[in-house]
Amino acid sequence: KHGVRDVLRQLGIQAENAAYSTGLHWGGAQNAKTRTILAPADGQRLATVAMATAEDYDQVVKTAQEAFKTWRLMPAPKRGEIVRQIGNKLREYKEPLGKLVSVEMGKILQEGYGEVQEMIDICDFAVGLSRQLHGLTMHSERPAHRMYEQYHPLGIVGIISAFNFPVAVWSWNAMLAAVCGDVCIWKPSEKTPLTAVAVQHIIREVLEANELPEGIFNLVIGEAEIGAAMAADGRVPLVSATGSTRMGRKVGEVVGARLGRALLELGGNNAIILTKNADLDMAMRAIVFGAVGTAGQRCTTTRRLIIEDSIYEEVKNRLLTIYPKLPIGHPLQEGTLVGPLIDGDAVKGFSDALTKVQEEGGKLLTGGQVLSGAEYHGGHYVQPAIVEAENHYHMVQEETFAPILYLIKYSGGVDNAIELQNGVKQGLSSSIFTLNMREAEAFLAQAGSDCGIANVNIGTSGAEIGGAFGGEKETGGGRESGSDAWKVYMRRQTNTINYSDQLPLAQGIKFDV
Ligand code: UN1
Repeated sequence: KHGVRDVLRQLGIQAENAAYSTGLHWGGAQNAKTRTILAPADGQRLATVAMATAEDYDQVVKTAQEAFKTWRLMPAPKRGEIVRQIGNKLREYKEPLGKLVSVEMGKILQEGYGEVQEMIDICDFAVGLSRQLHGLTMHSERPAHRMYEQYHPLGIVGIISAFNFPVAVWSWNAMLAAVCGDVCIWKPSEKTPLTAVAVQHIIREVLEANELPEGIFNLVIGEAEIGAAMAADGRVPLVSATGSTRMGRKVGEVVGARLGRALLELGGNNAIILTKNADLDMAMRAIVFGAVGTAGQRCTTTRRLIIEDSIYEEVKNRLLTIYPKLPIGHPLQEGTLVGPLIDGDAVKGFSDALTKVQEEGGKLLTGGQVLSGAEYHGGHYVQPAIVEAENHYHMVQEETFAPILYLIKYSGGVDNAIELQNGVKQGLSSSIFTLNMREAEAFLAQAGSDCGIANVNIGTSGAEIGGAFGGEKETGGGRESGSDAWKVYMRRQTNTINYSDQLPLAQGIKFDV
């Protein structure tokens, strides 16, 4: 009833038999393992996709290696021109692609569109970047010598993406990699391969129109073993992985063992600090979007609220009036703010976390039910939960990828709140709501938030693409998207040129033969 078939048709999706794509061609073994993709909203069968084999993967790597030889020779601004065209195609397909994101992943339509907008934005950013892949020049200590540095294409970039941002996070990596002269191999989450298939179809139009070779943008659909193969593969100099800390640790260890580069963007356990100087109307909007937006399935989701004791009851009461009224339902339905979780396992994770945190002493204040009934039939809906808890609880220390918000009380100054905020293993996003500049600046200073993202009077989620995105500690340390995140996609070279007729040695060393 929500026109899913039309969306797939509009995007030219023939997902069956599509285990891999080299941009221009699709392939896969006849008798390959398959996986059926069901819509998280209603269990509707969307498509069945074939899973790539180890041979398929190897074939794709070889094609990518060939493509790299020509792609790296194209001037960067010309590569930017290709990315510009991809951005324009995404503008053309924003409506159906955004809808497919919503259907396959379960986020509400507004967020589905937002995700495609994020792709368009990074394309624009990458186009500009294609003329700004700057290195520095230095003054040599030796006469008539010139020193500078330059950045060269790196090679194949392996991209492992997660179900929750099935296409945007790929684009952060792929569009930067593309202007940097790299080719990429994308292993999407096995839960959301259809949006990836759709994107490959869109990209193909640009590759064909420009008569580019196959192998620049590759897709390999498969289970975890494809990611593992990429991590171990010396032909892949950079592996960029987004997902759980458990997955990222494995990838990081394997890539590290071969001294390759890993860009890791892993779990978050993001907190908002509310001091008594907060504008609570603003804070409420940020909290609710951060905690229940995308049904709590963003790596930047607000999981903890650290509240000054004097305003604790007021904040709690305001949330307790909002939460029971949250419009939960089909993500394509207008007015819905909370869609389903991705699958049954996620629902189980949500319920188990609530059971365990209560065993530890947490107090469930609202929500927590798994929703059944006609309007939820076939879907994975839950009632977002609020739990009064303490920061050291085992479950509070973990990232549960579901809408659970822990309320934590603090007293005695902002430093105590910051200590709680930093008192977890993850370090992705953080925020403070205060109109007091001393508190705000303390939060941003060197003894303040230890996260990769620290915001004032803005929530933890919904970052713009212009900044570097990523976090510290178990979040993995990688930075994607804006600022100078592009540098990890290139190899850096320092060059010293002697235009004198002497050969002076650095450090004044005398070495006459
Ligand atoms: C993620 O959840 O992996 O900042 C990415 C945000 C989005 C990206 C989230 N722009 O919430």
